[in-house]
Amino acid sequence: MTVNPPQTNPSQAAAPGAKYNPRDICIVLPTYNEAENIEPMVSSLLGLVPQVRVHVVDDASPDGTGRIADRLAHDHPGRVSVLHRRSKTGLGDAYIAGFRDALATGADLIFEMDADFSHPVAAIGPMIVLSTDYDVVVGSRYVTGGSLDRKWSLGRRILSWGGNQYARLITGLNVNDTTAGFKCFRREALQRIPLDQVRSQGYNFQIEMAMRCQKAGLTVVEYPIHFSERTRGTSKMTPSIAIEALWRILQLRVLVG
Ligand SMILES: Nc1nc2c(ncn2[C@@H]2O[C@H](COP(=O)(O)OP(=O)(O)OP(=O)(O)O)[C@@H](O)[C@H]2O)c(=O)[nH]1
Ligand SMILES: [Mg+2]
Repeated sequence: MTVNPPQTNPSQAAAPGAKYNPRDICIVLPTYNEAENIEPMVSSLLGLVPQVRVHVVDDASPDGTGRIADRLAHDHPGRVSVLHRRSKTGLGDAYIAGFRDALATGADLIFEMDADFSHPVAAIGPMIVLSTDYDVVVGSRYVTGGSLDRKWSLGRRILSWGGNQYARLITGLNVNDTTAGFKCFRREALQRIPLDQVRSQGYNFQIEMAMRCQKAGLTVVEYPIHFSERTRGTSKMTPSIAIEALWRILQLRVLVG
């Protein structure tokens, strides 16, 4: 089920953990060539609340991101861990591996989030609070109060918004931001999703996860966020990946139903 965003002003939501105090909050951070972002990103996440830990999933980044992550893990025992995958087989594979680790190590809440500061770290606190009442909290660009970086070109806005509307039409998803890569799952919610059946990569990984959440009957709420363009490092997404994703959505309709 998808519900409308809470009527309260999200910026006035309680401080992290004020209402709901999960013991172990694991933020799964997939990285591929994020050498410039990984250290500031991990620092800002660790500065939130002591319950937060970061699990980096690096796909043998040629720029040495994995080595920096190892150093951070050494410097912050128990709060930073690293999964080194042998090769870059896709964002979906990286997330599934990271989710499995988070569940196996006992996380109560599991976040997925980009490592390039596109998703606001400040939203994590209110999202934790919302997870008291919802199985899944989605950091959403396409609900009232959500917004996109002003640097996004008109073409990119149209592709993103249009692709999103198309995905909703084809899949029957209720969620407004179908490709959102910023989500918080309660442990029991993530356990209800058959992770071994998830096949998609890239944008479609997010759509497939949203479909599986809806199919499992999980309660989903969208929390408005501002999506910032990365200022360091390079994007792994290209227009051709985005366009390929459009027809693969049809396959998802058949696969997930
Ligand atoms: N482990 C792993 N991480 C990846 C892979 N592809 C992308 N990432 C990471 O996933 C996050 C999102 O990737 P981006 O390249 O920023 O792509 P995007 O955010 O969809 O696109 P932009 O809006 O252009 O930034 C970043 O933290 C990347 O480093 C992958 O194949 N493996
Ligand atoms: Mg990005």
